[in-house]
Amino acid sequence: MKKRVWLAAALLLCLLLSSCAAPGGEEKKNTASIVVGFSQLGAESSWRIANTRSMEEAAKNAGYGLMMENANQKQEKQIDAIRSFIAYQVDVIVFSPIVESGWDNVLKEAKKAGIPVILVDRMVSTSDDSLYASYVGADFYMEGRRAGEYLIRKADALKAEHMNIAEISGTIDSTPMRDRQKGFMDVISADSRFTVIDSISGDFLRSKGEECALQLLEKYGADGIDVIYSHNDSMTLGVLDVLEQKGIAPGKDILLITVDGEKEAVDALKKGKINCVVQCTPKLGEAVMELVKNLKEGKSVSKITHPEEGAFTDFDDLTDPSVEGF
Ligand code: GYE
Repeated sequence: MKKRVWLAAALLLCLLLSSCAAPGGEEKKNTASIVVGFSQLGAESSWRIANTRSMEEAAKNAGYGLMMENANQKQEKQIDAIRSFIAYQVDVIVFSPIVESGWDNVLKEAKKAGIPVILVDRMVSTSDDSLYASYVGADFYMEGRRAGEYLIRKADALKAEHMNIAEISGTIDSTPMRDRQKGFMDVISADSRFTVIDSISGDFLRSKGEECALQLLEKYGADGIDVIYSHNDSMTLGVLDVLEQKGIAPGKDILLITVDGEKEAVDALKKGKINCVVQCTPKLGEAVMELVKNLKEGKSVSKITHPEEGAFTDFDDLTDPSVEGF
């Protein structure tokens, strides 16, 4: 009798233990719940913070588990995160590559493990497109072109004979940095009214935007710069602060062209302190989770998805309620 009680207790314990061990492995398969591993690159700007929020909300709404790692701007940390997602055997890996190069090895590991990869926001450069299933993010080249097109229109309106432009770029070797630069240059370089006097990197950070502004003013003086084209709002807002501290009127003495569309920048545009805000939406979460769903259902997905975007400028009716930032 005693023996039987012990046996029953042991069996019960076994059952309990196996159901405790289940959440990661068995239970996941039984309930068909999906786990997404997401490697976010950092928290460098309001854009990034809004993007993280969008991913979290969309995963929650879809009922997916989200394992998120923030890499604090370090590529090695992103590679580590992706490796941990592979070890955990998540259903889909999503990641936002800080720079374009250096991902082939870890992407091959994911492919070997049979885990599909979705790139969000930024691209990788690889000779093997089969290493990722899909890319969701902005058409940065078109954003750069929009910035250039605005400048031409503005120069026409001001009847400017010549303009000196300083560029403050984003993180070197990142997709938005490369393509925002290329799109802008492709539009303005054939126009002899424009000279790009300098291009320095502010790494998409507000604090570095300030440093860049100080550096540029020291080198060229306020009179030597007509336009600052900066690759994101955070850096532009840093520039704006410096100009105001120095008694230089942003948007008038020096024209400011920026990219993103965060609330603070759009408000500055409304006050005439910024001249053009090219939009780049951080709200990519829903599109990503839709792709996750389709991949899990074995459906074919499009290789590239670009959200629709435009620009707000000082030529627009800025009292229109549709002119708002994120
Ligand atoms: O413009 C910037 C952020 O990759 C589109 O990264 C993103 C850029 C965005 O830090 O604010």
